[in-house]
Amino acid sequence: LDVVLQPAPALTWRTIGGILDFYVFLGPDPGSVIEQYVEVVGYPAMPIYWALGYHLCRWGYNTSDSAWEVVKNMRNYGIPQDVQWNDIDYMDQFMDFTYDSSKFATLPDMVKDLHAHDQRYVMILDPGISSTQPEGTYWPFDEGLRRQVFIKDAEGRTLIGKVWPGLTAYPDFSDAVTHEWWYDNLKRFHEKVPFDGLWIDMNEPSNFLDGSTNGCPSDSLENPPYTPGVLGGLLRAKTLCATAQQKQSIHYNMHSLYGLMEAKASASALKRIVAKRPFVISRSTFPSQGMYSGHWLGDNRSQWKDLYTSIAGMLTFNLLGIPLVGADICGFSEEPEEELCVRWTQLGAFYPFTRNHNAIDMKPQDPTAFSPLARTAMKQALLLRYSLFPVLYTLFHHAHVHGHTVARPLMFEFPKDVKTYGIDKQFLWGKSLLVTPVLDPGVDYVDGYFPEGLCIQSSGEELPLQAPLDKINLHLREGSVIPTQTPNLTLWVSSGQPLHLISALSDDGSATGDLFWDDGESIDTYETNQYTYIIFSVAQNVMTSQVLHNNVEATYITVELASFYGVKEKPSRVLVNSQDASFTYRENQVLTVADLGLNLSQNFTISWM
Ligand SMILES: *[C@@H]1O[C@H](CO)[C@@H](O)[C@H](O)[C@H]1NC(C)=O
Ligand SMILES: *[C@@H]1O[C@H](CO)[C@@H](O)[C@H](O)[C@H]1NC(C)=O
Ligand SMILES: *[C@@H]1O[C@H](CO)[C@@H](O)[C@H](O)[C@H]1NC(C)=O
Ligand SMILES: *[C@@H]1O[C@H](CO)[C@@H](O)[C@H](O)[C@H]1NC(C)=O
Ligand SMILES: CC(=O)N[C@H]1CO[C@H](CO)[C@@H](O)[C@@H]1O
Repeated sequence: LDVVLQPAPALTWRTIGGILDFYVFLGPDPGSVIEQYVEVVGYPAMPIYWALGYHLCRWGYNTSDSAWEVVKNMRNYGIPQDVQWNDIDYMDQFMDFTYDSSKFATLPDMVKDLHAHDQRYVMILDPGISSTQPEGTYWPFDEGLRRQVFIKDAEGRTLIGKVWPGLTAYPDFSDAVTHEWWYDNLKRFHEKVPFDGLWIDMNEPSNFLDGSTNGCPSDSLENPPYTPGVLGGLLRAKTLCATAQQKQSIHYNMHSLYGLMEAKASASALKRIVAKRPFVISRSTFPSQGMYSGHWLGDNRSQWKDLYTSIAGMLTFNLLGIPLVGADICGFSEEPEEELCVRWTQLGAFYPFTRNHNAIDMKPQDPTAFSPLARTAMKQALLLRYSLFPVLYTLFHHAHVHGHTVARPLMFEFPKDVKTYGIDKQFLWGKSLLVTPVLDPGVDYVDGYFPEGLCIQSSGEELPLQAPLDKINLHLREGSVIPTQTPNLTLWVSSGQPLHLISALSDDGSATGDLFWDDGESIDTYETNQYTYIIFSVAQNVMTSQVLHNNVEATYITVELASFYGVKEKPSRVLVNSQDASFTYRENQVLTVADLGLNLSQNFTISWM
């Protein structure tokens, strides 16, 4: 399918087949269009809490010990990290469901150590299954043949392509039998390496050959009258033959669904193995993907241009109902200058999915590899993200239940302001947090656009903002309340760090916000009522916290601190649940009430006069 954007406000579709179902989503506003679309394709899954932590990965950890070393250095420097990943290096000759027993001999110990520190482990899997191992030595292929899970060529023989392990067969994820075989493989491997999540790559599906080792038959499916603008100018280029046979149909009809179906198989297998919300990140995606996986934006480069375009990539996938998305922080191929990596870590701290990933033979680019100044700036950015975890988690709840975007273009909140339509250098988290990253080298300021209604004084103008190397500009919209949490090295769901409520009052002194809370990992907590939902509102010098839905999960969390920005006059008294409380007031109109010890599971009020 080609889609061509015309100079006129028009699109042209050119398709070589398939059934066309047309939906028109009438909105009327941009956010409603997305809600209506997501209602059709499926709501994104609620992520397991640590999916929102910092992930560290690279291709080219030569040993498990070298990956482990980075994890330990991160801890020593006090830099947050929830998840360590491995690329194909960990495998024995790049074969799925194996690990290299010499170079990665300590992999199971590393995973044990990660778990002991409330950290998680994710490794890559490619769909291609090595087809050249001696019979009886590689269970995934032998068993796959026995159960007939592999895609067949036009003549009904197992189609053989070539990927990292050499010649490979491709599982047919359109067949339920294959899902069971995939689960069995994962379960067997999990007994050796108790991984927590899966990274599924090369699932377009990729092939180093065109079609197969035997090429493809010459017919109208392989050579349609019109070939869309695909890589290589041929349908079979660097993938499988269009005539290949899958359970549900020929590959011609199934091709674009490969990554979706693999994600579905992977998510459901993980659910059975770990009995928690599955964490899957996929390279190939299709509408409905958000129900099963998140996405990273593919192999970018360590260049300022790619830092900039990552914002559009992230926002696009939020429009598509796949909000768990991010680009490779600091860039995948090439080597970033230190300044670029700092700026990228700052922006990346606001990707819904935040992972630093690097290519083989490139210098290390994890935060510990840089100067103390850069390292500290990266640590600050990540601590800021971790402190905002309750906000981010609540946004994912609204994505899951209502089809809202998590990272959002400004035009979604200010659709009447045409100046917001072209903005691709700033974005919002939800409706209330404006992120204005630095995207250029050698500057210590950044221009940001402030629509009318973003801040009390803003009237729709561009403002220069200070942005020294250790700062990213983050603005809280007037009229909002956000719950934040003291950050630590990992996200604190279970231990329940106390909350700090921050309110930015609008000119009339009002503000609202909310919090969704559950145990962070159980499956379907919203659907089974195992959660707490709280609304915060401020009006006429009174903040009320109303528990609309209460479940045991939040009873151990307290609210310690409340700050109100925009309190115009110094109060003479502050009352917490009608009891006098001590407070501080600063000339810049900030009222702070500390040591609250309020039970989050119970309604409360804070008022001033
Ligand atoms: C990994 O091994 C390659 C050679 O195989 C070497 O060039 C590279 O420096 C090694 N990397 C690390 C991080 O040790
Ligand atoms: C982080 O957690 C550890 C225990 O896991 C605790 O000792 C430490 O005080 C925490 N740090 C902060 C800043 O809360
Ligand atoms: C808390 O507030 C909500 C909403 O106003 C109300 O429905 C609920 O009954 C209150 N709970 C208690 C224990 O007062
Ligand atoms: C908070 O209140 C709930 C009842 O609403 C109670 O079960 C829980 O123990 C309280 N937690 C604390 C820390 O006092
Ligand atoms: C070289 C390359 O593939 N660059 C990609 C980096 O990521 C952006 C999206 O964030 C893509 O648009 C680029 O094509």
